[in-house]
Amino acid sequence: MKIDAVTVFPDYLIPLRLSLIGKAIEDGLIELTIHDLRDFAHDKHKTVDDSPYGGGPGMVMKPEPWGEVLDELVSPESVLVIPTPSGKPFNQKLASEYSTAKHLIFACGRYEGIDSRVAEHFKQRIRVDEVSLGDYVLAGGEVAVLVIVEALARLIPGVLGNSESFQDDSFAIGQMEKLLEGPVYTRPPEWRGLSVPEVLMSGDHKKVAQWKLEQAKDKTAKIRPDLVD
Ligand code: JBK
Repeated sequence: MKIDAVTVFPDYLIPLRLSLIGKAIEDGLIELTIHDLRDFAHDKHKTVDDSPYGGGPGMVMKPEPWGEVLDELVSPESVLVIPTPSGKPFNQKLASEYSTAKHLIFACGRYEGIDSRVAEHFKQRIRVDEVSLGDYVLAGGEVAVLVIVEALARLIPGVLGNSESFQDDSFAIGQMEKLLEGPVYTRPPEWRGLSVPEVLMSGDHKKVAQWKLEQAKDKTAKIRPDLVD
């Protein structure tokens, strides 16, 4: 998979080269290129923002640098992802969809966002997803890109080892789709007076699976009643 990310803070995206995603890049499963939007601003001060039409606080990102960089990057199979608080909710299903894409382009907005004609224009040429991580305000899209790329990367075949399978995760597509994963334990069997549930040490795999599902359902009902039908 090819991933391009465009930002005015390239250093913000350096963590993508660490850990799991760094390894996937080394292994050739992901090819990542980070682009500095200012390289596509041609005035003396490399201006990428301007005051909003209609007034109001803050600044809006100018469309021309975005148009220029995206013209270089897009092909018919690209998906353009624009993190924004006004987008559709990002979730595991979308992560799963992105994990099978050939080419993802991430556009990181700063300030009050990107001139809306950028998304409007590229929607005429390719799939454009405006996505939100949640109902809160960030300083820009960079952190959202770290989150989205991490979520999709671990779903690419070969990125996770066998011992880190994602089938049991909270929200994993399948049995766990609308469930939170229940409690987990490791050695020692007793710690500060607290014991590991007996069933987990029984060796009865069917019983263990049943118990885990029951725990997941209980936890979900308690913490996320909105997920329960
Ligand atoms: C927010 O994805 N988001 O949720 C997001 C992206 C960019 C700016 C933001 O304030 N919330």
